[in-house]
Amino acid sequence: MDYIKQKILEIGRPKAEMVKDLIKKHGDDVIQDVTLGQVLTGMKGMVSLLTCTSKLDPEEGIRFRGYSIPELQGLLPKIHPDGEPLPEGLFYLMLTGELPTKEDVNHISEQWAQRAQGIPPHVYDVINALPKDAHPMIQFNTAILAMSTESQFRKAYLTGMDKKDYWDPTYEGVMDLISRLPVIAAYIYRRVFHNEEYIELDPNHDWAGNLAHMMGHDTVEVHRLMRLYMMIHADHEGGNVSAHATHLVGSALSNPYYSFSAGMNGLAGPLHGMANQNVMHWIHKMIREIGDENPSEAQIKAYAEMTLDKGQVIPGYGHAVLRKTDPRFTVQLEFAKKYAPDAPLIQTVSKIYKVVPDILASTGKVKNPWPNVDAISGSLLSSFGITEYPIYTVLFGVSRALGVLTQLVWDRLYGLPIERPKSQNLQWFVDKVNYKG
Ligand code: CMX
Repeated sequence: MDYIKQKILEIGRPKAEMVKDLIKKHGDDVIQDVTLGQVLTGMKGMVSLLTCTSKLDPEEGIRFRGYSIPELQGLLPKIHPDGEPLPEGLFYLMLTGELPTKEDVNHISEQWAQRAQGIPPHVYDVINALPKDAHPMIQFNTAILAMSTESQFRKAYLTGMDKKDYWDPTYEGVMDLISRLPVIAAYIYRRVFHNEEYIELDPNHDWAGNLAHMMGHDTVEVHRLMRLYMMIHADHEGGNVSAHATHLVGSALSNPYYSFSAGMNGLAGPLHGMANQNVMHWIHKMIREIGDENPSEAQIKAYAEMTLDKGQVIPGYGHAVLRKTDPRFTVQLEFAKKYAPDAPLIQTVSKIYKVVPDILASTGKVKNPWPNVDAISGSLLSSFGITEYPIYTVLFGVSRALGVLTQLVWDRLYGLPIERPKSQNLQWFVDKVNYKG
């Protein structure tokens, strides 16, 4: 057995026993009161999921297995000391709870480069059967489902395996799927935006570097940017739509491809991962309407107010959990200041950052007026030549696989059962709180 599998088995088995024992001894303990408001406003703050890969603090932002993004920039293995950590290292950390060595990271890089070669030809036929102008997320998710013909979990399940071992073929499927996503993403990118001129995977590159390479953006800066992008989007606790959907569908023992595909359907929503392309749409429309590539703060303020007057959201701002500027925004701004300080789009993003929080706060209803990860990610990619913004949510999806699929392995290690919350009709809520109108 691969040593990483052996490791998570050794860590996972006692944890699975602990979960069983906790349920047996404390299953009836009350851990939190639930309000009607929580149920009717998206279950915010309601503890209802067991997630081990990352935790989101409203003030501080994301921590992966206890480590913040700036901490991991110092701790995870890199190719160059002044570059960005390899996402392979973050995957290892989320999977095992331990910081990886350079050898661990190389081991995963090699495995992914090898497994990436195994995409069956019918997957490309399925993508090619779609119109080129089908949104890249449609093509991406269709390809994910088409790849599920390779599901090792399905095959193993049909052999009648022991429940305790479900995690093993899940892990194999997860490794296959993660390894292949950059190839699929780059294929769609080249198909839609670069005349179907495809670029082969280079097994000497790391996972994120290979994505940049296959997309045709083979510079040191874009390789570094892609590693950063893949790291910061990887996970955001268990309750966000893509993570929760992956977990929910996985709880039915659907294979990793079905489960992840469910998460990607959620990521494609404008309030979640599609926000990164909508930010670009919003900025470009503003620039067009104002007629100036460098809009002033006053012009941006007027445009933002007009957006709100029309009953629309300002994409890239606000968050269901965060109550401060997203550290994923900050780390991208720092990257931009280091590598592209004069990029006009970054300057516009900075001006938006100066004026929009006050406007949102003045509405009195927006709980978090600060920028989230999507407020800058597209402008950053664009400033380094990846200007075709419909691909951005696909890139987000490639990264998100790292966290949600690691958690799927843990769901199976823990032996978590099928998810089945209780629902009630409106009259039940009315009666429950004795509502009189
Ligand atoms: N612009 C305008 N209005 C906003 C807003 C924004 N950026 N963010 C929140 N609001 C509004 C909500 O629409 C809601 O209005 P109503 O009461 O009229 O329905 C009100 O403020 C309260 O919302 P909230 O409790 O502050 O926010 P939610 O938890 O309901 O929603 C989110 C969170 C992210 C969906 C919301 O802030 C939003 O729509 N932002 C813009 C889209 C975006 O950037 N999404 C990406 C999030 C990160 C990611 O998942 O990638």
